[in-house]
Amino acid sequence: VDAQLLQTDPLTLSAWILTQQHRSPNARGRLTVLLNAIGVGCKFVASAVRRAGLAGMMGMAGSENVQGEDQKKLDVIANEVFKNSLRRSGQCCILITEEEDEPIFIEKEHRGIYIVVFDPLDGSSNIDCGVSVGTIFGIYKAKDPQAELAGNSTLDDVLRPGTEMVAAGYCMYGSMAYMMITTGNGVAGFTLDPTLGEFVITHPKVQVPPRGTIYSINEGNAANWDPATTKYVENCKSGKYNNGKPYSLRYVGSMVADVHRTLLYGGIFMYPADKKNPNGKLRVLYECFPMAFLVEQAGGKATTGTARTMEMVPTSIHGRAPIYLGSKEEVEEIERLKKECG
Ligand code: AHM
Ligand code: MG
Repeated sequence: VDAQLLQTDPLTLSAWILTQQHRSPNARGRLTVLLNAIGVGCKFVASAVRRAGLAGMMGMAGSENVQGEDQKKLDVIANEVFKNSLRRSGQCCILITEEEDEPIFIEKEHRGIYIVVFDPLDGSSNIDCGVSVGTIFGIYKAKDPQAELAGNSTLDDVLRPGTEMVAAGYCMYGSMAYMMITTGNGVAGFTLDPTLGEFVITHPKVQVPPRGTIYSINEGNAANWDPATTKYVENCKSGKYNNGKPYSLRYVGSMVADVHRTLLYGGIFMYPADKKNPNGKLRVLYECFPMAFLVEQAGGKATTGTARTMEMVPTSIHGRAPIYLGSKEEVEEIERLKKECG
């Protein structure tokens, strides 16, 4: 008998969010409302991803996004879903989405005190072949809530280090939809129960193993890597780190999926700077920071190679940075090699 089917007291995402809020005596339930709005967006997108092939949502939507890449229909849909859900929550003042060049300042009637940065559908090259994609989000609280409520929003509220985020997470749309979330008190993981339509807790306290035997990187770029990355990967293959046995390579090409596996199994995920892309590929605000926050909260580490990712101060809303994240000891080895060979 499947024990899960008999679970008569499932801890849902909404209930968990409430328990997190109860920890803080001054909480007024606003973050709870906001996180619930994100949960609803994720459920919508999870359902859309499942129906995409049938409902004609695959293929290009005919427009380009900020970075000049073709947008897929599902990217556009996911972006609309999150914008609408976040606006309607009444808790946000500024939204930054990967799909739009400019920040979105929320109009007075729906304005709140939180800033949400998000990538509505990350890993879009994987949509049309049915491979995992995901949503990534990070949340800041306005520095001066009164000013925000009055409508005096500035980008100073957004261009802040990851250490100032109050919550972050991702939802992976894979074999199941998985939500990993932190409010700065560890990481909890939820699985969408399709029969209930609710995220139910399945990973109450996610801990990334201190070492791992999986490395994850786009090896097609090897010719352009920096010496430290080259050396690390060479050592992974030669067995230097594993009593003569090589590490395994896994690379989905969806950051959410590659980070999800790294959180659960350990190992390292890398998107380094290379000769062609001096700042790497991944975006600081809504890709690097939320993932770094989660990984640190799960006992792992995240670095640009030379600095703790979370302490970076972004200079533009769509800026990029190199990233190495995962098991503590693997990331420390990269840091050591960076100092040794650059
Ligand atoms: P996207 O936001 O256009 O989907 O790009 C981000 C994705 C990440 O999910 C993934 O880690 C990376 O791009 C893969 O890039 P590459 O194809 O260069 O290996
Ligand atoms: Mg992305």
